[in-house]
Formats: sequence, C-alpha cells, structure tokens
Amino acid sequence: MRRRVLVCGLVAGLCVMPAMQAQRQAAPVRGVTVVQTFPHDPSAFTQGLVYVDGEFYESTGLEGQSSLRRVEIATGKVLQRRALEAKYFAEGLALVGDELLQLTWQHNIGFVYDRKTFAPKRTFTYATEGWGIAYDVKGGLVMSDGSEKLFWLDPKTQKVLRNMTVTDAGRPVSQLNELEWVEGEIWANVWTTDRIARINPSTGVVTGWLDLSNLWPLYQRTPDADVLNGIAYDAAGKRMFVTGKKWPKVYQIAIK
Ligand SMILES: [Ca+2]
Repeated sequence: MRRRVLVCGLVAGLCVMPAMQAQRQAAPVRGVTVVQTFPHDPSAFTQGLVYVDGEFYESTGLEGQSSLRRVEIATGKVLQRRALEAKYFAEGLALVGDELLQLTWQHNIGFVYDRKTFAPKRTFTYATEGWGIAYDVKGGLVMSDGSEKLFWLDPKTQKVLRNMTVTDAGRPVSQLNELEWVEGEIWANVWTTDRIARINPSTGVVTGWLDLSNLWPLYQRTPDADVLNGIAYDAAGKRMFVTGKKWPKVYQIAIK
C-alpha cells in the first residue's frame, strides 16, 4: 500500500512538472519579415496608431507637437489633423464606435472626438499616467500606463473597471506602451525596446514575443528618431502594421 502511494506520488509529480516548467520559462521569441513599407511623417512622434477602413488614425506626442491625425496609408499623407493645446503630451488612441479616444501622458485626462470631424465631444479622467489604449468589441477597452498593469475601461463611460498584471515566466513585464488587439490577443510595445509582447487577455501571461529589431536597426537610426511604437491591425485584411516615434516608414510585417 505504502509502495503504491509512493509510485502514484512520483507519477503525479512527473505529470505536473512539465506544466510548472512551462510557466517558469520565458515565452518564445519570433522574428518578423517585412511585407511592404509605406512612407510615414518623420516628425510624427507616434504614440497611438489605429487602422480603420483603409486609413490610419494616429496620435502624436510631445508638448507643443501633439496631434490627432487621419493618414493615407499608401503615401503617409496627413489628410486631417487636429492639434492639441501645447501643454498636453498626447498618447494612445482607440476607436470606439464613431468616437476616437486619445490619452494624455501625465495630465490624467483623455479626449473624445467625433471620428469624422475630429470635433471634441467630451473628456474623461484616470488616476494613472496614460500610455496605450486599444478597443475590440469582444475584448473590450484596454489601457496601459507604463507599468506592468493593463486596465479595462468601460467603453461607454471610460471608467476603470479592473486591472491585470502582465507577466512572463512569472515575472512582471513593465513599460507596456502602445496597444493593439490582434486576433483575440493584446499586443503591446514595450518601451525602450524593439519588442512586442503578445498577451493573453484572460491571464495577463505573455504567450510570445516579437523581435522587430531588424526593421530599422539601432545603428542606422537618425539621432532624432526614437523607439519602435505604434501597432495597427487590419482585421479584415489580416495585415499588421508597425512604426516608431519619428520613423520615416510604416512597416507591414508578417511573423516568421
Ligand atoms: Ca494601436
């Protein structure tokens, strides 16, 4: 009897071990290939990028340079633009219905605009900094604040409902920046890196990393250019677009 218990324990241990090891292991890293490139305004300090009906909507940051834009993909031409008051540093951007939601970095205020006219409709507030924001009808409205947390907001009222810690191998992943919903996953730029974290929205676990350092290698970058930031997904065409702060190109990418 004693022996049988011991055997069962050993077998159970063996069965459990691979799962435990999997949780402790860092998520796999995959590279990307470039499908196509498009021009991007090299003065645009990209903080938010969204694909809607064949066009990009973009939020650019820095005090005195912050803007909301509608951009022609093929040419990078800015078709529509609204400047923010000079004191604001604009951040993430999301489309919810016919409204564009734009965060600010340290002013704890978000702006809601009419998608067509860019006319401001109202504002909302949040207690944290504002970094990235993305919306999906099924997944919801999710926001980052530069920490390891993601915040779920009520899409109608923009009130914070709950938050979740993002982890890889059991450790928090901080500096989560621009966000995008991609096929049921949350993709997040991680500030100061050329990597994108693919996050399980139910658990916060990073299921994979995308290494995009080959797109515009650091040693080739102009002094003015900053890090990779900005992810937009064309769900109907299954096209993934990325760019960076003051990068001259938008890249359509495919995972290797
Ligand atoms: Ca985005």
